[in-house]
Amino acid sequence: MAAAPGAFSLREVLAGFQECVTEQREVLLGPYLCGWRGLVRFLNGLGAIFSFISKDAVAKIQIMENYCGGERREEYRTLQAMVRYELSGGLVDLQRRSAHPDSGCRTVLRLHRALRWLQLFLEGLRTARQDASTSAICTDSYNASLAAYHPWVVRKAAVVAFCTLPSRDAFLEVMNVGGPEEAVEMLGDALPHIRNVYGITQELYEQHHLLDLP
Ligand code: 1PW
Repeated sequence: MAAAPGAFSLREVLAGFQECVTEQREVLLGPYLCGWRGLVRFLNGLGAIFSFISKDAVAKIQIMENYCGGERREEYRTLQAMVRYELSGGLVDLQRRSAHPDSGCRTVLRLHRALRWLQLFLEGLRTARQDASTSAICTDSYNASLAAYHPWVVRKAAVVAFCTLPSRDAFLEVMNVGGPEEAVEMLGDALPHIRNVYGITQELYEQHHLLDLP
């Protein structure tokens, strides 16, 4: 089934994560945040209950967009430039949140952890049997990634939201890419790019000891 013209397709969103990596393996923040904006739109399409999940992501995207459009926008063109700029300027709270509670480094770290969840979830969805439970795939991928960073109450609410997810085929349909086979093929094309962005960010944060920012 072809997507209606102008309809929102997950294909374009995932393409944002492809475009954000340069030949020098730098991550461009503009397309990265565009990809995130699209993901949020997609999440909201899954029902009101998911808007609680997307709300925090939206707040984080907004913080980053302010940096990217602000006076020091040159310093926020790439993830690498941002890390260099914020660390050398002492603009990151390393021990506890105080003078710089919303640094770019700690804000991107939250999105980065959530991207791991998305990656595991889409991988699970792609390789699962047709009759597999989407909510089980989503819960498993959440527990294997983001859940470790969330307090009990957030974990509970998240799992309740996952229970409302539609069946695998219906979910693939929501992606608006075509039939289930086409959606699975698209995921196969898109996932290496998400893995790549995730891997580059992880490496950068490891190098600079930023993986546990408060
Ligand atoms: C269907 C698969 C979708 C994956 C999309 C990912 C969206 C991720 C948003 C999860 C947010 C849950 C509620 C918020 C928790 C915040 O406390 C937490 N934020 C995140 C993004 O994990 C930590 O941010 P904080 O409190 O340290 O500013």
